[in-house]
Amino acid sequence: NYTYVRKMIISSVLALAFVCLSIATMAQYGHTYVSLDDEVGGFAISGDHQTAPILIDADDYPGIAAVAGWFANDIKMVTGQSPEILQSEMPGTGQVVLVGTIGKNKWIDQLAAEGKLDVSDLKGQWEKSLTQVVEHPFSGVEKALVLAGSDKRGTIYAMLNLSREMGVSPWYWWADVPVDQHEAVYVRPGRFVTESPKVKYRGIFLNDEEPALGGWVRETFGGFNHNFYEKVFELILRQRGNFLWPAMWGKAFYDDDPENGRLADELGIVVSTSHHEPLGKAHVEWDRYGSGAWDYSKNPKVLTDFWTQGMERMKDYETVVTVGMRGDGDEAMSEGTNIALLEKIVRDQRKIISKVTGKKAEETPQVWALYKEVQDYYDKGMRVPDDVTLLLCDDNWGNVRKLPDLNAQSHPGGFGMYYHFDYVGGPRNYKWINVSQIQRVWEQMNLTYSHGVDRIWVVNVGDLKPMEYPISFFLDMAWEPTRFNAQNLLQHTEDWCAEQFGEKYAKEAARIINLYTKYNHRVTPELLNAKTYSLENYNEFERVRNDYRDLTLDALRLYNFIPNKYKDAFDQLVLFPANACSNLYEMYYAVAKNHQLAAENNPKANHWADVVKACYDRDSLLTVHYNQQIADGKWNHTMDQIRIGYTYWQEPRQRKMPQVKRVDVPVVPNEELVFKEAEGYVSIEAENFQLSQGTEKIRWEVIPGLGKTASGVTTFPQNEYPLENDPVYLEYAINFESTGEFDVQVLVSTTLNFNANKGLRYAISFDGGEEQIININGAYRGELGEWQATRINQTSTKHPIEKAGLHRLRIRVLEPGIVLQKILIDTGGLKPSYLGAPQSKRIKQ
Ligand code: REL
Repeated sequence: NYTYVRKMIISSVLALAFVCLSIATMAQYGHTYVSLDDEVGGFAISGDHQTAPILIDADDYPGIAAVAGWFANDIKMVTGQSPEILQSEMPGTGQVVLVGTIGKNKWIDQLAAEGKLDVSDLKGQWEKSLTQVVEHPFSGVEKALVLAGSDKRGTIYAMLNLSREMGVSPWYWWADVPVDQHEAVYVRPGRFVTESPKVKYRGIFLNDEEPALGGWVRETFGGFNHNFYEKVFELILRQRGNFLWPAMWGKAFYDDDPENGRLADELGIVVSTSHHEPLGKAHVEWDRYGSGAWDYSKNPKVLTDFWTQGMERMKDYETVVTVGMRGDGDEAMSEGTNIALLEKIVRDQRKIISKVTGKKAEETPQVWALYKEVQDYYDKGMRVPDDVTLLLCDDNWGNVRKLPDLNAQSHPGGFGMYYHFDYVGGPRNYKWINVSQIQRVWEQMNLTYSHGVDRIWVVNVGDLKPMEYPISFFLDMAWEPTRFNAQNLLQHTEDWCAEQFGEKYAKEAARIINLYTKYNHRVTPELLNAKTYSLENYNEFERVRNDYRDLTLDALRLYNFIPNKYKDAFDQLVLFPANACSNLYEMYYAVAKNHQLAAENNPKANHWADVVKACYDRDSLLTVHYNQQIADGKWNHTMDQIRIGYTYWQEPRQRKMPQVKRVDVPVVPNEELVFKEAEGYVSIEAENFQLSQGTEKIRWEVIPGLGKTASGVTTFPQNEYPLENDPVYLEYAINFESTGEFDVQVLVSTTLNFNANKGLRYAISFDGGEEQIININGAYRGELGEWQATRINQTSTKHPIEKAGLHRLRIRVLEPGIVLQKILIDTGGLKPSYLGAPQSKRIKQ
């Protein structure tokens, strides 16, 4: 019938949509051409306990050999076997992984010439790569897996894409993401092309790198040398980035270690320098070697020599040369800066570029950053030659300041964007933890890309860690911005988490990342204080504190479930940021409560003062945990950044606990306190008696924590039986507002009638009047009743109270073993609840 058919069609369409969706999802990080099954025509990277050798051409770019080393190691991590790397001769038999750049690898070129491999769509392209299995490529060789690049980075990406598809996360070293092992790994038959990226230069700026990154680098590598930078280059390449502004807080990339620049170039990293460091000269080099004023109108000769050295040093490297001039350091030039002079500076810098390279200036890529005040010069008419890339900027807070006019003539040098995940400056630094939500990054960078900004995307990532996720997002987006839309962003987070922690935990991990970045984006931890959220209105502060606490609880739960191998990575990428930021919410909320209650002279302020101190201490313990316990202390110093104690934009020298106030609590003896009827009831925790009376042999004692609410009170020794009229009692002072016959419920522990079913009795009375005797368990009530399972025995008696005012309730026990927990007196308004109404207020008599 029609409905049935329609249902069938709908479910098939849904099933198909699901299949397509899963393929699309898997394709995000590849997984399109790697298989764990041996398919017909596929290529065994590893199988039958052997791996195919990797063959590169010794005449290819040297960086190919270096990255082939990483690639071989990746294969070892996945399969447990190390492939041999061959450089000069094609093996005569078997299978081979042939890696190389078109025009640089003779065997790939031969395959192309013989029509066995089509590379026509790669020729002359930027960073494009091809992965293809070729049967019988050369005489005697059974099969080749060709990893070919249109250029050096195309080849590098071909290898690293495959590593990633085999399960080596770009963060395997930088965030201790484990690599799953498989004995056999295959590449499927077919021709797999990775298209060129949409943005030409995609990279990061290591900045504001003290104390965290700096401390860690010095301890781990002995300085910002090529051993450290090799790790940075590797990370960038594994995420298909290609561009770097190196660290410059007291550091000089080229000067600190001459190997830095050489290695970057070898590996295909395009090094540029930040917005106020023209011609490759780090800012501190001026301090180290400069003389005279940083002023071109006064000191042109020295500055020209300084910049010429910079250009000489990097003339053979692939680079994007920073041009222009700002004040000394990250400062504006003096008031009334002369635009004509600035234009002359750029002209003269280009003369240096041309002279040193021996080529026309326009043949060397250059960038002019319209950062801060420089944008004003541009707006006032300052221009640089057409071939220079104009690097537009955000406002340091992730909001783009300027985009190209869509109707203006195109600018041949193109446009770039300098964006921030970390900032040192007003109104307050944010440099501790990840505060960037990808939704806003996407929205702003999509706006940027839609205005034609596609030459350079560079983002300030501070210390690099802990900005792992936004870095991945930024570089993925730079590769293919149009892949993203408002509806699929969370999918990126989930795929990223699947790559780090496996599919099973990805959804929940992604939800936590998504929420903690949303919370941190509302206000940075450095700006958060006791006044940020409203304590009075909408219960706002308590709600946000609770939300963050709930999120942390979820993160901790997942941390417990997740297999041990993921724990270090999960802690760094998910748990720690949530936990540490949530702790600050707890702390500032407690500060707010403390101030509010102290203003009312309420002694509860002291409790919140204790909470503040506990959170403050916990913050430092969390630092110790990250630095010394995660991954056995591999990341020591990474959490050294101070985040508590800011008083203005710059960070404080030392952390400082927020001020709290303590209220003197006058010690009022229990005997002077009375319970006050309110809202139709009186509720008393049994431990708050005004008077306890025993005998020579029998005493009352509170058992702290026993029972459902505060504690339990009972007599000791437990084998001492009072005589029938012994004055063994507790007394409670109560101030009634109303009169009438009141129901008094005594809540006792579920002690059974262990005394041959006779039961246990108490006598209850008001103001020394007549006692009513209650046997709490005399009748046989079955072996197990609900009252035992719900852990309370509730007895009740009625008492006429004829006059408002002070009365004394006495409960006298006639047997040992009665454990009093709570007393509830219904004066007309007591409502049902599982734990009984919270204790009523006590006032001085
Ligand atoms: O965020 C920025 O771009 C600036 O704060 C820095 O680039 C600046 O150069 C700073 O590190 C100090 O020199």
